[in-house]
Formats: sequence, structure tokens, C-alpha cells
Amino acid sequence: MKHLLIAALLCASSSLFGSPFASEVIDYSPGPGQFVKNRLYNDPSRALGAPMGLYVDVPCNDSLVTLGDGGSITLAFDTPVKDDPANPYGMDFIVFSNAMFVGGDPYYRFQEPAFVEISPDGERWYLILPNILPADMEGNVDTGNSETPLRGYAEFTPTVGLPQDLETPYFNATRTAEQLYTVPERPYDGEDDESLEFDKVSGGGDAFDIADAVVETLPGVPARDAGGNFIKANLKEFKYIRLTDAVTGDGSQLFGEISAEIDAVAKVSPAVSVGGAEGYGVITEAVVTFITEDGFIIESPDRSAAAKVITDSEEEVEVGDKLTITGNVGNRILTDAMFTVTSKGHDVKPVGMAKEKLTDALAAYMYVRTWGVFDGEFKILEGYYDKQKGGFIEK
Ligand SMILES: [Ca+2]
Ligand SMILES: [Ca+2]
Ligand SMILES: [Ca+2]
Repeated sequence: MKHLLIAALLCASSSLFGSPFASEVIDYSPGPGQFVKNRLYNDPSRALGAPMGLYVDVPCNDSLVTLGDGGSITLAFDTPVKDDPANPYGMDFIVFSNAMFVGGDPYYRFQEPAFVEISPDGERWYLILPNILPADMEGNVDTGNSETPLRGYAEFTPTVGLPQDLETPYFNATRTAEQLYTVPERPYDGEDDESLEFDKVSGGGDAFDIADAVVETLPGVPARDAGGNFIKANLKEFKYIRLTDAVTGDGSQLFGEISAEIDAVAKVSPAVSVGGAEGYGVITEAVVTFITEDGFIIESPDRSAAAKVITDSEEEVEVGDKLTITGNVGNRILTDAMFTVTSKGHDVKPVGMAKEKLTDALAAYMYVRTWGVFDGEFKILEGYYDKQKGGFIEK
């Protein structure tokens, strides 16, 4: 094993410095399994750098390391992963695997869950609290093909490829691995089944919030206080992550032993506001206010700024949809868009603005109620100010 660890360190240190992906293998302790002796699946350095995905129902198996039954891998980032409140949905890091939707069905997955521990120093470890404790999963949850929705485990959500590499891409967009694989999926919230659908704005993987870390007594065993409650770790950041196959002794005739395969681990990119976006950006607070000939208009729910999205995507959006959207922003025009609807029915009210105030600086793409003389007549109108076309567009 030692020579593999050294090789991983050598090839990782130069190319991965400053990248959002894990850059160093600290330990690889696989359990028994059918892939553990296979050199295509037992090289821990395959968990470093960017993941390699394909489709939600067809995983790419070219960049994985198997954990084996009950096995684990420990990785490090070169700089700390922070609990940044600007991270989308509060999610701070993403673990990529070869989980898949069986037949494309998000309610029926091939999942080989691994529990997730994080550590600021490689000594003190904390557990990302899962919705079903590892001890309760033994014997109670079908691993492998399963309809049981999981939260707080890795190997639950598929990894997709870069849009420009796919035969049938969701969007005609171009992304680097650093851009696509740092946008989190919305995690399953335990109630809203829509959150189980794949968010096409991201590259997939399972996203986690540092704030969900709790004190543990043993790996995967959360401590409880005198009242029986879990004890928050109150971590602000971490540098080390350990992923452990959650259920030991599980398997099937078809698939043999069931254990997680890990592809990569990434930090999440913080989101920016509609008005703060310049260059490539991730925006989570964007509500659709108008549908246009070549795309749509988005506005911040606090009405601080708006932008025009130019897209030929066939993905449907409606007025009132809240989106997570990524793309290149310049002069309040967003191109190369990828997006997903995260909720519906948001009512953005128009900002009142006299006709003379309708300028690029004040009103660009904003939903406004305006008044003044239009076509020789005093009118009160609603619409948006199209900065690109230099005029007011009535609703
Ligand atoms: Ca967080
Ligand atoms: Ca297992
Ligand atoms: Ca990999």
C-alpha cells in the first residue's frame, strides 16, 4: 500500500494545489470485497482530483476507488473547507460516487451508502449526522437497489459528465470540472420528494453541511448528552474527511459484496447575488419575472437587481419560479446558462419608478411599475427595462 500512497502524493501536489478537490490520500483501509484486489478499483489516488461522471442511470466507472465491505478512505484538502453561509442551501462539500438512478428513476436507486466523518486536524473526528444511523441501517435498509431515501450518506446521488462531453447534454453549455462539480445538489430534506429529483444545474454527488457534524464515540456512532440528544460539533471548517462503508456483511448474488465506490470530494462554490454576479457565477436567489424571445429575466427576491438570461435550453421555466442558475455574467446578461427550478410560485412585486428614472444604472431588467408620458400620453405601465434594447418593455 505504501508505494500507492507515495505516488498519490507526488502526482497530487503539483496539479491539485489550490483546486477545490481533495489533494492527498492519508489512509486507505479497504474491507473485503470483489473489487479490492482489482487494480482498477483499489488505487486510492483515484479519489483525488475531479470526478468522472456520465448519466444519472449510467455511471462512469473509470475514476473510482472501492471501500470494500466496512472499509474506509481518509483524504485531505490542501486548504480548509469552510462552513460558508453563502454556500448554496448551506451545503459545504460534495462526495462523488457511482450511485445511479435505476432506469432513470430517482425514487429507486443503486446506492451503497458510506457514512461521512470530518476532522479539522486528523485527530478529532465528527460524524455528519445521517437520517438513519449506521447501526439502524444494518438489517433494516436494503442497500444496493433501494427505495429508501437517505440523507447524510455518500453514494446516494449519481455523478454526471461535463455538458460538452455528453451525447445528450441537458444544456448547450460548457463547464470546467471546477465549475460543474462545485455546485451542490439539493439534499433530500425528508419531506419534499421533489428534492429527490436530479438538479440539472450541478454535476451531482452527495452534498453535506458542516453544521450537521456531531460528536461521536466511535466511527459512525454519535454521542448523546444526558437528555439523549446528539451533540453538535460546532465546527467552522475541516481539512480531513473519512468515508466508511456504512453496512458490513451486506451483499447480493448479482452484485456480490455491497460497498461504496468513491470518485472524488469537492468544496462547494459560494453563491453570488443577481447584482453581484460578474464573470462565471452561481446564483441561488433568482426568480423568473418575464419570459422573453431568447430566454427569460431573473430578479433577486429582495428586488435589488435583475438580469437577462439568454438561453436556447428546452428546460421549461415559468414566471414565479425560483432558480439555481450558473453561467457567465457581463453587463447583467447571463449566457452559457445551466439552471434548475428549486421552488415555484414566488411573487415578485414591481418596483415603482418614474419614467425619467428608467436608466441602465437604476432599472436594468427590473420589473417596474412606471409612469410618465408614453407616445404623447400620460400612462401608468408595468414591464421591465431592457438595458440591451435601451427601452421599457411593457408586460
Ligand atoms: Ca454550511
Ligand atoms: Ca457493505
Ligand atoms: Ca476519481
